[in-house]
Amino acid sequence: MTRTEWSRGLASIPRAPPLIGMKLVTSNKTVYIAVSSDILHKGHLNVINKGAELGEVTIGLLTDEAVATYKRLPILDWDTRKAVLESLANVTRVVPQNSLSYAENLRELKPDYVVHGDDWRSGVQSMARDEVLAVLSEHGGELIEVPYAGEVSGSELDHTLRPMLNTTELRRGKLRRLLSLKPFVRAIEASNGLSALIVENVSVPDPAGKGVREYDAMWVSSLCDSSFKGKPDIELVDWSSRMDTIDEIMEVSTKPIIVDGDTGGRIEHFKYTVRTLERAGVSAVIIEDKTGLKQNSLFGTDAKQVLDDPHEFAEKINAGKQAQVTRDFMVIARLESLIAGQGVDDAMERAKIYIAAGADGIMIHSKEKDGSEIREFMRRFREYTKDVPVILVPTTYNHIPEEELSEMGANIIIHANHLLRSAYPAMLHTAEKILESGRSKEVDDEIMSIKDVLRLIPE
Ligand code: SPV
Ligand code: MG
Repeated sequence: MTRTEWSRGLASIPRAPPLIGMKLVTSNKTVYIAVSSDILHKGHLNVINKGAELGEVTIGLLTDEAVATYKRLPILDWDTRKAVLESLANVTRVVPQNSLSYAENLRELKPDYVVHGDDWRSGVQSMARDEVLAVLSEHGGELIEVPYAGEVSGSELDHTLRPMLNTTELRRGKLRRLLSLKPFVRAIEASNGLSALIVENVSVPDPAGKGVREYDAMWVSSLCDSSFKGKPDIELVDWSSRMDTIDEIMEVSTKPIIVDGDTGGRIEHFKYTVRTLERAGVSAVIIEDKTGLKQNSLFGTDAKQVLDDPHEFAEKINAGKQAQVTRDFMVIARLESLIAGQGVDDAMERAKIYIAAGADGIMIHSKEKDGSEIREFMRRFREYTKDVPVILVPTTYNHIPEEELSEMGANIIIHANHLLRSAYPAMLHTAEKILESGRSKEVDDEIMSIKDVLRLIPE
């Protein structure tokens, strides 16, 4: 939908009765209407106006936490959404609805009617509908369904408006907001504009039947950023180039960005890097406590992994924290003790020092396959503190499901390199097959059509 089409939709919204400062109550019946959306459109107003014809309207406004369980965070927070709804003449009160399920509020309020658009009879909301019917029957309430307005779709509006409202401030603050609202934040590598578009838009039906499952955030990996540029992961790709990648990603997406800051370089330089990333709208930088020529952690002790002096590294973390301007930006300390073979005791000791220096979170990295080190660290760390977010990168111990990592106390789970690793073999295979065949016809069935490529990115 274009902006013009959208504003035309607004112009056709039926006007509310001319009552100022007074609510229109036509009977002593009570009506319950659940709303989650940020943006009120004709469909909502039709439902609310129908509700007002039947009785006194209570809106059950889904809390930010409730929305976060089944779709993207609302653009506006609960208090703002509440204020907008309360100002409607046909709305008597707005109460929180704490989950996708209406049951708790319906049992408490026992409304005579629930009003909803008839578009929820199929699809992800049909289970909620079945439950509403069952709970209403407990006290003899009735479900009234209003024909769906059709021409306006909340998800299309969201799709159109979200990029326009994606200011640097809003984007930067999204990671902290997600951390406070979701059991865990799911991130995946994005290394260029195209992969960022995939991470931004891909979704699958939630296996538990609650809306859709999406990625929450993007990881700008040093390994993948370097590899896509044909360079080794040794802090060779400089910050101007890394910023270009970040900018490319930002331009086509709205999700919060976590940047892999390698070692952070010299303390004097790291302060500037923090400011640059923060100004660009990045939400967090993670730096690792290694020194000397950086080697990728997944080499483990096959490469020379030199750990930094913990107090020197703490100073770097602290310098980054002092340099940031906003409250939202996060500086996260990455522990390389397990990668360097120094064990959980060393990791715990360092974690405490980095937290005291101001680290907003701890990333613990491990390349052990069975995940036992990670389990032990998480158990000990969560005994020490419940408050500091922990980031896990389950590349080698990827048999452990996200839910289980979350139960162990992980707050952010990063799938750090999987788009690069799927793209490279696919490209190599195609290149080899064309060489072998002496023409490209043989790969036609394995690759995207030109027609699809042309449609992939709308103008
Ligand atoms: C990266 O993705 O660049 C990381 C994670 O730093 S790892 O490659 O596992 O060290
Ligand atoms: Mg890295």
